[in-house]
Amino acid sequence: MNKKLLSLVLVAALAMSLLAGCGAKDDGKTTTAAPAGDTTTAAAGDETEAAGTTAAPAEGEDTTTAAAAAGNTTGETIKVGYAQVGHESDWRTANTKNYQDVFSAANGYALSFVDCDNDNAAQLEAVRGFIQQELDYIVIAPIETAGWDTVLQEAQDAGIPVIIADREIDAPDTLYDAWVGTNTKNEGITAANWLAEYLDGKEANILVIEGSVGASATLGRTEGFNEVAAEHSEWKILDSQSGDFTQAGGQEVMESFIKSYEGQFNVVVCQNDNEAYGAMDAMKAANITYGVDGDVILISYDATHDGLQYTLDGAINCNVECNPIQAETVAGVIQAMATGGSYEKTTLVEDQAFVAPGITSEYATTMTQEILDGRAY
Ligand code: GYE
Repeated sequence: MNKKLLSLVLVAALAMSLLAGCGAKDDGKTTTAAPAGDTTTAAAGDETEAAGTTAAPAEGEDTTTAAAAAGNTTGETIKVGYAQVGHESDWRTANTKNYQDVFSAANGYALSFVDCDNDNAAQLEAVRGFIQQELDYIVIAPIETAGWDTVLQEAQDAGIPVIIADREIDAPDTLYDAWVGTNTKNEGITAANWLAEYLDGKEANILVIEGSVGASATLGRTEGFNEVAAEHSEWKILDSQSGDFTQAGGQEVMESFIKSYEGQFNVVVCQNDNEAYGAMDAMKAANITYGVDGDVILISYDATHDGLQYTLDGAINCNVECNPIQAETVAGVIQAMATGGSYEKTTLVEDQAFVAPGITSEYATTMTQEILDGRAY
């Protein structure tokens, strides 16, 4: 059988098995199969609006996004390079593990994994290394939004498809083939909507510990939160500083906030769980109480396992999820590319939010032990 025919047969078999598995009707609409864990992928039309990512409709007859078909069905090992941000947070550790599990030798992949240690230059070098090694696909979790045009052009010239994952970039979408990630602006909006609901018109004096400077996750969460904050004249953002998405960074920024604003704030927003752990240590040391029974409302993002444990314990009031389980979706896109199938240019991995026991919200789910036990990461 020639290669093209083999691809067609594989795509047809895949489409049939997905249809049989999901009981979906072939109504010409895109179906996105949910990967393992509690990840859900957004249907067509629900694409992110953030800069640098524009959704393109899937071409061709078969519009199945094969997230469920993460395993390589081509019969040949697929070489994938992943230029990972670093190891700054529990979220990142979960994301790395997810890629290593999905892009395993047993699943038919050879994964070249580079931890770029939050260093832009190292990340560009990693991508150039993948191009030199002539890998089949390049996946990039971009540290910063800026500075991508040249290296993406180099990958394109070398004929290597690029998938941008997790975060977003400021580059024309003709320079990469697909994007898979979360809508961090929506996460910011959710956090602020929850706060407005919880405070019900009461004053808020807010301190924000931002993520890494120039990262789309920081920009999105800040923009979304600020958009809602602007509608509340009773809210004041006292200060907003980067804690670099790390526990040490969160602690350091919180210590300096306490020096400058002690007694003046009643809300602390940490743009990830690790920063929240650091902020809690700093508040504890200064005898400042936080959480459901405390003086300070604590909001966090990521909803990793430990973050949700703190939420269940009432130490974090609201934790907005950012789902790190994205490798199945990326592998589905790669499979579609490898077998000549169609795929979404933009796939959104959906998130939800959680609140501490005793809080009910239209924006978030109240934490329980069962929810925590059921989490895959
Ligand atoms: O929230 C943070 C991580 O890019 C969404 O990066 C991701 C963020 C995540 O270090 O913990």
